[in-house]
Amino acid sequence: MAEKLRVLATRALPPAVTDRLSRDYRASLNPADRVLGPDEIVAAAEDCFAIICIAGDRFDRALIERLPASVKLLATFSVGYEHIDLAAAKARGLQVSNTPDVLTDATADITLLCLLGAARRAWEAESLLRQGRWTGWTTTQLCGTHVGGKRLGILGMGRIGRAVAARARGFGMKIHYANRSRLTPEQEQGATYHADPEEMLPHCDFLSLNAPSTPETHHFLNAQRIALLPDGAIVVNTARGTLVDDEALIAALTSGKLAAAGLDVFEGEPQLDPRYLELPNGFLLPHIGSATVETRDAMGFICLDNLDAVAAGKPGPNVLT
Ligand code: 8YV
Repeated sequence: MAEKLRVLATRALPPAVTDRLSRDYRASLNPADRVLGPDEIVAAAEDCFAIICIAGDRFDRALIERLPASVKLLATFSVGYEHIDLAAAKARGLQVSNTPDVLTDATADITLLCLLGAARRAWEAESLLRQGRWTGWTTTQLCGTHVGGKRLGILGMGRIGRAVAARARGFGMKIHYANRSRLTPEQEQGATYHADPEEMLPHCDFLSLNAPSTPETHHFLNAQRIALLPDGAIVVNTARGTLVDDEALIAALTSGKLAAAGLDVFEGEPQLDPRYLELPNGFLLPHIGSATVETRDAMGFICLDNLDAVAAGKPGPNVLT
């Protein structure tokens, strides 16, 4: 029987995924489950046929060019792949795969959690209770913003954006969207298309960022665009922190230009601008969009499906290069 191929996982994987990986491959796991530096990745990837990485790992050209020649596949445990230089990977003949579809529902769910959490002041309310400051019900206590009947603008109407729209419709929201291309009428479900995202902003009582991190979306939400939103609008970001200019968002949340924000992602995470933590109108989560047991298992299995295909000399189902 042929010897099992060696695979490096840069981070610990969910137990069910580890079991399958260890059954079919010689798995080299990162026991400390911390972010490995480039030198550590190069050393640990020796003799490996594939690397499973996460979105927090940066595979730039310099690192890709240093990887051992044995490495044929880089399977990222994420749908986003902005952390990998695809051109450098292609030039080196390295295949790259991601994990689309399986995290759409979980991420759309967390988007609604952020939207509702921000609109209904969930963090302030829970703090009141947990800190023993709740002295009784009053007619004006912790009143937030109603979501039914309000307009939700979605930047990026891919799989996750569309799943957010479907959920928000269930809450009675009216959907506007900005996307590079217009959806079909079946996909649109009556949503209003804006070819120009800036043109959409004045129509957004709520704005949800669901676009990938690219040079075009970098700091999309800056001071000038926040000014285009209606006063008292609520912003939600479950995509990538790079879409937001933190300075501008914090200023708008402090001045009251924006009523609230629901944020699951931050530029430079796990570090974040400490001023966010002081804002009562920030509903903040530590990047848990895809964090359900079912979703994380499914993401891991997709990585392994791509490993299996490439190991068998077949095209990986989610190969991007
Ligand atoms: C991942 C994500 O869990 O898939 C993505 O792009 O942002 C998350 O679902 C995280 O990035 C770890 O790779």
